[in-house]
Amino acid sequence: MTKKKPHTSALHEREGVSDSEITNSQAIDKIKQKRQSQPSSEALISNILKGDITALSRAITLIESKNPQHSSTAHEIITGCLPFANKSTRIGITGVPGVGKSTFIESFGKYLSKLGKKIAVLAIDPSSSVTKGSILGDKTRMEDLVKDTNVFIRPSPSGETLGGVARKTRETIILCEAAGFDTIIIETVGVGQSETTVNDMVDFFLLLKLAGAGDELQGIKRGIIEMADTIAINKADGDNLKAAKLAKVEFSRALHLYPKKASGWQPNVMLCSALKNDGIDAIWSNIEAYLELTKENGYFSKRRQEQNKYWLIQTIKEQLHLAFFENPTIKKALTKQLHLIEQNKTTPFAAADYLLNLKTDL
Ligand SMILES: Nc1nc2c(ncn2[C@@H]2O[C@H](COP(=O)(O)OP(=O)(O)OP(=O)(O)O)[C@@H](O)[C@H]2O)c(=O)[nH]1
Ligand SMILES: [Mg+2]
Repeated sequence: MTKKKPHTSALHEREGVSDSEITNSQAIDKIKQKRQSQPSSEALISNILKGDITALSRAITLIESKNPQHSSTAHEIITGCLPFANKSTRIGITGVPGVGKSTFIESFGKYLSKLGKKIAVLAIDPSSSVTKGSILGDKTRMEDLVKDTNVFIRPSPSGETLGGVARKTRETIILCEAAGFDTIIIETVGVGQSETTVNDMVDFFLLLKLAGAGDELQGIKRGIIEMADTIAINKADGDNLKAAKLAKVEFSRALHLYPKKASGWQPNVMLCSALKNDGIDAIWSNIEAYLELTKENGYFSKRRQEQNKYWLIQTIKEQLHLAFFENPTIKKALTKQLHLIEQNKTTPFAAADYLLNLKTDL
């Protein structure tokens, strides 16, 4: 480090005090940028459109924020990004815990990145409110993917209801698309209602399964099979390969029992090993074939329109629900009515009527 000449200014640092170790101007700029107050929505929009990941992350944080002041900024950003969204392939991936979703996404993501794609990985994790974590919290499984500059990984916001996570994920998709991500992967764990929610926001739905001991077709929720565009039997490697091949035959047979999908696509069964990177390319080719078919027959855009209409209704329902149950007048009156019900002094229907007719500023 070079010693500075003595200086007469009172602002001069005392002799013996050396320069800061941080001499990397890029790092200094980054720190300065972080210290600045929240940028305007215009600045965030223009930076998102340039593909700036810091701006994208900040905007998503605003979407996820519970601070009412942030929600108007978030709306401005979403509206500003909307004209630049919609140009991606949205893929939903589900499967029971341990099936290999994280490993698959790592392998699939790396493959797509090599093809020159830009991938955003989001999660809908209904359990996060309990565990305060996220299914993508196990970033160790996605170690390489996290480092890939073509990939953006955003864990599910924690402490949210499924409805809350779903709306925020929908909005996050818009921002990611505006930032230039052309492939959006949405992961969810195959329990509860989250698969239906994911299915309502993606173009293609991939169900990961494991080969079992002959009882593959038991215990599977019919609804999930119906939603799947492709079933991929993962861990088709080593000693498991034979069982996986058998499971493929059984699932294929079962799939043919379902009526043809509105998309015109015949759902199929494939084998893969996320760990060994086997079959990943074939799954992508399969998705490409699906996209080609559904874009040609018009189903792709029709489905997106339907999804948008559905989300409009869902959002209204959710907002009304919140506005009602969070209203202080209603909260107080509800407690009273519940008490009256306990004492058999009113009926649930009369109480509901009373509450719904209460003059509030809903
Ligand atoms: N043999 C083999 N093991 C795999 C394969 N894919 C994943 N695994 C292993 O299965 C285990 C679970 O994999 P994950 O990717 O964490 O599974 P997950 O579905 O993300 O699990 P949750 O996050 O708990 O829902 C890990 O030990 C993986 O190494 C595969 O293709 N073959
Ligand atoms: Mg996982």
